[in-house]
Amino acid sequence: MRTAIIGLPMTGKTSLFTILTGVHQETRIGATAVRTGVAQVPDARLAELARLFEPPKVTHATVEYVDMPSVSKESLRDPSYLASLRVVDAFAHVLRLFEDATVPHEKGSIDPVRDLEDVEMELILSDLVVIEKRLDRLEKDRKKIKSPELDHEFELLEKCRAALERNHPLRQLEIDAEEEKRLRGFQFLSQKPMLYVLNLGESEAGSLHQREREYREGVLAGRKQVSAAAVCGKIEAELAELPAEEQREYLASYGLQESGLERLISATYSLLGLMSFLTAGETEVRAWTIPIHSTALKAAGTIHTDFEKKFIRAEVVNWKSLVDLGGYAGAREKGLLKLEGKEYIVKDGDVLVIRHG
Ligand SMILES: Nc1nc2c(ncn2[C@@H]2O[C@H](COP(=O)(O)OP(=O)(O)O)[C@@H](O)[C@H]2O)c(=O)[nH]1
Ligand SMILES: [Mg+2]
Repeated sequence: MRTAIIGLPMTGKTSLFTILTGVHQETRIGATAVRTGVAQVPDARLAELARLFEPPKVTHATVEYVDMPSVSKESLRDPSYLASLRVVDAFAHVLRLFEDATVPHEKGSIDPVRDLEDVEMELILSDLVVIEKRLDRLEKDRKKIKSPELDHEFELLEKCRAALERNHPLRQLEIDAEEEKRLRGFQFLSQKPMLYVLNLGESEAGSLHQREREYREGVLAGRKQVSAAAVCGKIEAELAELPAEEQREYLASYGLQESGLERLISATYSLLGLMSFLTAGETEVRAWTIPIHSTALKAAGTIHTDFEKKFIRAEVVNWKSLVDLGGYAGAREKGLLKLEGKEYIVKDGDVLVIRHG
């Protein structure tokens, strides 16, 4: 699962990417130079499980970020830029709220809602171009061949076009699973889930939560598949330079309890529809990523394809119960270690032991 960090120039995209992933190196997707890196999904449960099992290895779930060159009319006409945007699963749009006279803003002033709408408009226009081309093609084909397949596609794309022409991104559209499947191949930009990263100035560090709420209840209200996470890029950058033991104190000096990066990563994770289940033992404590509503069978397959093929049962216990009862034996005694079959829907925070043949 990959999230592209997008936005206008000088909004703090690259700075945020670097502290999220620690990656400085460029790679290429087609002809476009981008940087890709992974960030660990913060998970306090792992540390508690590790205290119980004392394994040599603790492994976090990860999400992947791509730092993209800025969005503009020109960049969106570049086929390799477009191609690298199309393949990601979600966008994190960095909105500049921080004021800094030494860092110019392309549009001459700080207006994050304007920037949000401008970038959205570019995504919408880019999708419209694709749809109009395809509709032209379909129109010609439908004159030659009678096919319900072509008719369905035509109707669906007409519906998409109508939405885009009303300035609605495709992620806003009501579509069923079959239509969703039909659209998937187009990899429309305005259909991708969107995380708005509110990049605040240091003076606003105390109001991160309040800002997030303002956006959720204001400009983002009623929009589907969007989320907001506020961070203070400058503080995060300075924080990343400090030894771990000084970080808390530094955060506290701004009235903060935690790094905003953790909330940013968690927000990305849930926007992508992901959750973690855990495995815990003397060799490793680990978080594994699965889509929300996955079965035990699918979870087993995430660990190892053989576990899926030769699945017998899963032993399941909530991580907190496992910690409180001091291990599997204690949990089993209290009846909290349950035997589940293939179809069991895994819950966030379940610790699984897969029994396989
Ligand atoms: N004051 C302030 N400056 C920032 C912040 N984030 C980035 N900058 C500065 O803005 C400039 C552009 O940052 P960069 O991350 O490269 O932005 P990008 O063009 O969006 O990738 C650099 O000079 C950064 O030092 C921030 O949160 N606060
Ligand atoms: Mg950059």
